[in-house]
Amino acid sequence: MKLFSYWRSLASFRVRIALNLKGVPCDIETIDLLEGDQFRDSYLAVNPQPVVPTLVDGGTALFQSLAIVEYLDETCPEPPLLPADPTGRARVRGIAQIASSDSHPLIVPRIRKYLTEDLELSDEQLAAWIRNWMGAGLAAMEAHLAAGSDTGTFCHGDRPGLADLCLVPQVVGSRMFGCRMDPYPTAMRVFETCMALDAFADAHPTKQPDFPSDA
Ligand SMILES: N[C@@H](CCC(=O)N[C@@H](CS)C(=O)NCC(=O)O)C(=O)O
Repeated sequence: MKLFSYWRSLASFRVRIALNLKGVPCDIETIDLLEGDQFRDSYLAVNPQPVVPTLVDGGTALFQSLAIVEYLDETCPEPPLLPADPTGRARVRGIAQIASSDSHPLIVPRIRKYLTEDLELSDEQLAAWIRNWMGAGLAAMEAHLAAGSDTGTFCHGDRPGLADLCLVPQVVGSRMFGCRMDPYPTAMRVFETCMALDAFADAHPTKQPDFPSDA
């Protein structure tokens, strides 16, 4: 398998964690989003949407991080990333999608570029935008985790899964952009538990081969 990834891409981070949890070996090819590699014809031939991640398995190019993670879960079922019961699966997917659908899409590079170049937001306004939407995602995740009787050591029970592999990049990204983390004690407890596992720690942006030494 080959993963097209970028060190600070939170969506790529989700897939890296899933690959590690499954123990699936995978080559990484860097798509440098700041250099515009996502717009090169050679990459667009693999994924016509200029974003990472893309996972190539044999002759198939899989796109969208949560679709990729569910593909991995179906093709390598152990350990499962989703609960066995439909209610549990809906809860886990719901927590995951707060990050992947409601929060992270508002802060990706193309949105930041539009805000600064087209709408001419200042750096301070951009930072406020990012903190607002990352914080809103974290607040919603915290509310579900703090109130949910199914919350355990991890987001759902005592095994890491789909919700955790979305929570961890959400926390790491929020910290990168200077969000306060003290309003989210349950999320942070689960985050620390996840980061004690190699599968999560090894997927961290700073552990990636393309992490720049001067970052
Ligand atoms: N919903 C997509 C998000 C894909 C996405 O926006 N990825 C970002 C990096 S995290 C990207 O490649 N952005 C390029 C850009 O915005 O120009 C997924 O979960 O895979």
